[in-house]
Amino acid sequence: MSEAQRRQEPKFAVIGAGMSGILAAIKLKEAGYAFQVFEKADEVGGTWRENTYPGIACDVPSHLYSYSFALNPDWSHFSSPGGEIQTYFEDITKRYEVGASIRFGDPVVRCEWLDGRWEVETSAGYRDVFDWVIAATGILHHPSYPDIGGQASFEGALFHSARWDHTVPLDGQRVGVIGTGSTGVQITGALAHRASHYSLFQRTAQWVLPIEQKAYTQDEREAFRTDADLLRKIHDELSIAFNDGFATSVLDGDSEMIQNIETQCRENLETQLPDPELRERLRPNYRAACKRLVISHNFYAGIQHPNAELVTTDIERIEARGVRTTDGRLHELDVLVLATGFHADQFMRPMTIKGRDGRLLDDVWEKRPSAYMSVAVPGFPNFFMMNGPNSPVGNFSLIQTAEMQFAYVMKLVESVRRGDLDVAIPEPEAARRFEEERVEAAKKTVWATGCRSWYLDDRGIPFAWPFPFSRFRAEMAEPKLEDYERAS
Ligand code: N01
Repeated sequence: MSEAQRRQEPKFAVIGAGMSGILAAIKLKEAGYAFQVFEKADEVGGTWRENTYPGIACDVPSHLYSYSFALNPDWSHFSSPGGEIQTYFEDITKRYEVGASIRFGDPVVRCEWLDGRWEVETSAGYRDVFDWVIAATGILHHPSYPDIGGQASFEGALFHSARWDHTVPLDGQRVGVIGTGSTGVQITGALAHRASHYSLFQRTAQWVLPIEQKAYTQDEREAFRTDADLLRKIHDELSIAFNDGFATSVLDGDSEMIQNIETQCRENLETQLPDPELRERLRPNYRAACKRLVISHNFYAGIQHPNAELVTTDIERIEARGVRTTDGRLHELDVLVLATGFHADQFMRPMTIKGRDGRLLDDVWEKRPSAYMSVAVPGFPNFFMMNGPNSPVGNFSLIQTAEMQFAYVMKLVESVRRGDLDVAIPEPEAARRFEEERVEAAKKTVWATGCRSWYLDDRGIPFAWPFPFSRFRAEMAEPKLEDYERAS
């Protein structure tokens, strides 16, 4: 094929078959482009395939956490369980017939820009060349194991929350969980009453926003099934409420809505925890929503179960029979779960990504990952990320974000096809300007008001998109071609 023909009929590699990768596959198929999806695991689903811990649910309302083109009338709850979300992605993959384009069980190990195209290689040695690469590898997929000694000596079952071992019995067992992020909180609500003794090891207390876990009735679901306008209306209303509300409020640590959220969290704490000693140990000493806000209908009930214990003394080490805290006490356990989060700065890595002039992404990101407009990196032509660095991971629905980012890439594909650009590659100066402005805005967000969280980079600056939803939508709707290298 000639270069001119290739420009008109480009071929795409999509890395990852989670929420963003499935979306890319569906849209590329609809547009009639040739593409190949690469998936390291044997199933689609990404985070919903990997996280199967008891109590897992999405706290973004289900009718918003759905593709805009495939709304689902059958969500069981306002915030539906993880298994249901996984089934949704599996069903969508079948319904849009993109499964046959996914190469399963073979992770990509190298992407290299050679002679104006990307050579993609997998761990099994499969190689092919593509004109564009879309990295849809997700952000929270490298488990973070705590730096606590003695893990190998534990004689019970020990695993990370994202690697749940379902062969291990839980009922009537002595279960310990380290970590009180969204994961540890959901596990506590679901598991505390099942264990003979449940120990939650808390390093930092969390603000907990209460939510009513509404179950949709058969009649409501039937109404959603038969009335497409009603289903669209609930999606759009949630979108407006979320994007004009919470997503805007976090941009200013002193905003009225953040103060309202803090008031609701405080009332939840004061009213749901009658024991003053437990209440004080669960009271955070930082601003609500500084860490990723925990939303829960059952955490306080779980931690107040007679079998449950909140441990706030620091952990000294893990031993054969349990966890030893610095007061000398041994907390004896049969099962120990590490709900200790993820390395949020890895993205596609450890994959080798070599761009123009042999430039390695690992070198470009040596200090920290960063991306122009959250999607592209100077030096890496026709290489785009979905939910990559500087994406709105803490404020907008990730599905809406992915849809807008994908539409942005398609606009650039059109620019290359028209000949406005040779390849889509952001100017370093434009990326620098964007990053400078982003950092200044990030410092004003609630995430920067003084807490430890996975939203912060190595300098303590929030790495997420710090501008309003309206700006993200506008930027993604029309790429600024002046920020890209022009055709020669
Ligand atoms: O992880 P985290 P997560 N000793 O990093 C503690 C999404 N999510 O898996 O706060 C003792 O938030 C750590 O303590 P501290 C959501 O975006 C969404 O819970 O650093 N403790 C913290 O308590 C979320 O934000 C849903 O002091 C240690 C915990 O481990 C993201 O995933 C549901 C420790 C880690 O919390 C990650 O959540 C679940 C140590 N050495 C998750 N090291 C939805 O509903 C760490 N900790 C959408």
